[in-house]
Amino acid sequence: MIPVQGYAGQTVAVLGLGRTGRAAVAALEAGGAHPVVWDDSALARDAAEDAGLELRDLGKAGAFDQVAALVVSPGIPHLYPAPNPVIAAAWDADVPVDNDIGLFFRSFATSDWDSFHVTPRVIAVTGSNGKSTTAALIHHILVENGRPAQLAGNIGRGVLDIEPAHDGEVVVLELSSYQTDLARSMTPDVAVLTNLSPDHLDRHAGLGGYFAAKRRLFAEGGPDRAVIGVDEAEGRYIANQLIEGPGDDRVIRVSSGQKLAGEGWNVFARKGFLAEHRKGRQVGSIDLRPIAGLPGAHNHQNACAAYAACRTLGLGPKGIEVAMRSYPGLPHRSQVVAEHDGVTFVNDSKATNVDSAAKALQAFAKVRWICGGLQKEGGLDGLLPHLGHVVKAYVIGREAEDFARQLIGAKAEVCGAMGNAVALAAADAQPGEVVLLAPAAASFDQYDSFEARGDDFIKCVKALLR
Ligand code: UMA
Ligand code: ADP
Repeated sequence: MIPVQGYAGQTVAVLGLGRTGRAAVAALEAGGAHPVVWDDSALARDAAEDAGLELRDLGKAGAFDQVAALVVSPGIPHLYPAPNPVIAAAWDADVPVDNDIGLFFRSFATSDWDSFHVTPRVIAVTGSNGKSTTAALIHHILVENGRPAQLAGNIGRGVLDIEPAHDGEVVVLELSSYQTDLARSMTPDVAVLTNLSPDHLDRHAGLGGYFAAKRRLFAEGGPDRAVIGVDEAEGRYIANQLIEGPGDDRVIRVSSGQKLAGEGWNVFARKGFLAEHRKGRQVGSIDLRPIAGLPGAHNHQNACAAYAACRTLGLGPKGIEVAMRSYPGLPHRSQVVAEHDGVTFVNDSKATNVDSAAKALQAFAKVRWICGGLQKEGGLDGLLPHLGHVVKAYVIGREAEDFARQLIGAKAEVCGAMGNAVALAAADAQPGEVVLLAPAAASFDQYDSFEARGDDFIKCVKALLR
């Protein structure tokens, strides 16, 4: 773990005792701080007490007396739709509120680094979709090329849980908008924005707040290099704000679909081919089409972003290409789970928002589409232009009827449970078609997580094909 610097001998309050909170407590203790903890769930508090942690009801008057900082987990609303009362109390007591990301950046560099030959680096990846894939791909490419690397953050491992860096090591962090919004310090060497589309709008009071949270990663005095997806106006805006003029190679622009021109540093994919251009000349290219772990134009966007981030560390195009070929993919993202009688079954349970589901639909020619769940703010209208490849939708979830009604132009059947949807879709599917789970919704109406939903899909498919 990364011992937290700057709080030795001081009391630090920790709110939330999931992966983030537990790693933060251990890291604070390792740095000589005295953590006091709280969680709104009685179950989590009991577990904390059993683990020997010191509970303090942070909602009580005077709870923040002599407290140096409050460290908050990302799942706890800090501003919208309403601040958690403990966070509001910390503001009132003038106690700085931070998160594990802020603590990480102030603690990562140590005096041991004076003897290192190559200074450790941090690559931070944010964006609406493709963060996990891009971060995992960067990590895979680095490791395959013999660079020591660790992977943490929103991908599932608290950032303070990683080991202190070795000589030349690269830490790859996936950062969500919840995390970038609250961190008091963020100084990655390389920052990546994959793309931007509406998500988590309730937590940011709309798209503007959501974009502002992501943008903090690229704030003034920020990364040495910025890899920016420019397929949306927001990406083009950040790229433009960072550059000093034409040819400034602090920014690498990335696109899936557009040929990027100009004197700068550009990486783009078109029709399955990745090209790197610098100062107006092509300096690298990769045929992405045979790479099984990265299907579809959306994954080609991730491939471009990962390629660009690795190029900033001096890796060559060939080494990157060879490593991409062995990228295994992540579960629940474009994951082929079975092939039977010419029908392919794909688990994209992580397609929890409209844009990711739309991208999944575009990746396959004829789709039996299993969709539905807990709808996110913003509605489903963004899906309507992308229903051309849908042969039929099989709608799951508690709000299945309402969901199906909104899929104007598509044949849709209300199925409710996953088992029904898989059985009907499989019975209807013709050779060459894909049965795709890409819900365009959160899972919490029926499952604990998108992983549980994806696992259920796999279980239903396997049971049917047995
Ligand atoms: N809690 C409260 N009060 C609240 C809400 C929660 O006390 O109002 C407590 C819960 O009782 C629980 C703890 O907080 O004990 C959970 O905190 P958390 O939800 O932040 O969960 P962690 O286990 O710390 O996981 C978090 C990220 N979760 C969220 O952002 C919701 C994980 O991302 C991340 O992998 C992990 O930190 C390590 O960095 C998950 C996620 O869903 C995968 N991310 C969202 C996404 O990808 O869309 C952003
Ligand atoms: P994140 O960590 O940002 O949620 P993931 O890599 O886990 O991203 O992918 C989440 C969902 O988005 C999956 O359904 C995946 O197929 C889809 N996806 C992956 N990359 C992209 C992209 N570049 N653009 C749009 N959707 C994507």
